[in-house]
Amino acid sequence: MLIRSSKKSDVASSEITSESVYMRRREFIGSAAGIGLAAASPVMLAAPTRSDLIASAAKTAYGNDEKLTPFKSVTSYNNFYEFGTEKKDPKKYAHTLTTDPWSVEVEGFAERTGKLALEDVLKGETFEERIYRLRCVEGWSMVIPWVGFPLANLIKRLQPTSQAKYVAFETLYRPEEMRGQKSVFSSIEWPYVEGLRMDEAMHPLTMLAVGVYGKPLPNQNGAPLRLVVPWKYGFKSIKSIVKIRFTDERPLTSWERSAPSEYGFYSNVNPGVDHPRWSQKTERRLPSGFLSVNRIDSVMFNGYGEEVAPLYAGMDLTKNF
Ligand SMILES: Nc1nc2c(c(=O)[nH]1)N[C@H]1C(S)=C(S)[C@@H](COP(=O)(O)O)O[C@H]1N2
Ligand SMILES: [Mo]
Repeated sequence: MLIRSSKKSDVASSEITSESVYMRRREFIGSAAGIGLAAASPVMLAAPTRSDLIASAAKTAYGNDEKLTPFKSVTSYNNFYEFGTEKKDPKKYAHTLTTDPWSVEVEGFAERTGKLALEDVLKGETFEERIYRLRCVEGWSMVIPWVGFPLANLIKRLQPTSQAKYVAFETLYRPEEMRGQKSVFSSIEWPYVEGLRMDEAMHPLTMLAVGVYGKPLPNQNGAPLRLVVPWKYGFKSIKSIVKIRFTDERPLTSWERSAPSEYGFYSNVNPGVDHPRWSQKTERRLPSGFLSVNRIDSVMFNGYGEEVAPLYAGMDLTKNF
């Protein structure tokens, strides 16, 4: 897979903090795997924990030539309205969330429905790492090494029936632990809802993430389980998922509900369709500051068009925005 990008060697020395350690570990795991070293490590004699499995996730070619956004930006500049509307709020307040035990309720048109413990959602899945871009509708973007597995794997296990045309997702509603859900100023009606058309959900690029930068997801990034849909604006990538519902009707998603003229169901990254209040033609790639704004042109489908454009063949994407 080809994704245009700058070189890894372009990383400025100021950015080399935790990700330099991470890079070296990537190289070590890459070489160790080849000669069976990883398998002989004493740590692996005990049943591997989820953190072990995340740390040893198979590296894939996805986005491997991209310059990563530093761990610090990925985990301290977030949107997670359940914890407040400021970019710094999730990092400040998401530690209050309990993510273990965790379960996911499966509802609607599928053979297998009911409550699944997170362990059962993950059972049998092999974690892999994919470096994907995330572009927020507000105009910033990042390049993030996610760890997880294709959503399609889980959907196949749940065996949706032919009536299932869409998949809806919901985030946890727990105001005692999510201070943003108590706010009277919230533009979102809780719980946060997102949705995909079945073919979008089954697309091999669509991922359920459990980790980032080789570690379990920090709470502010949507622990313990979140969606990553790299060709759509960031808000489609719903965090801390507790419900998956197979439906025959297009779900009303949170942002569409709060401002239907600004946020559509599809929300494909599209520099040709401006948000009514601002342009979508460029984006600010993090890290960015006053001196180096790091503004780049936005790309149709966030650069994944070769793979996903066929999903929208014949559709008017200015109407289906
Ligand atoms: N439950 C929930 N999921 C959410 C959001 C949110 O407010 N609540 N914000 C979305 C938006 S707008 C973006 S850009 C991404 C940001 O993901 P990140 O913080 O891991 O970069 O999460 C998305 N998922
Ligand atoms: Mo966003």
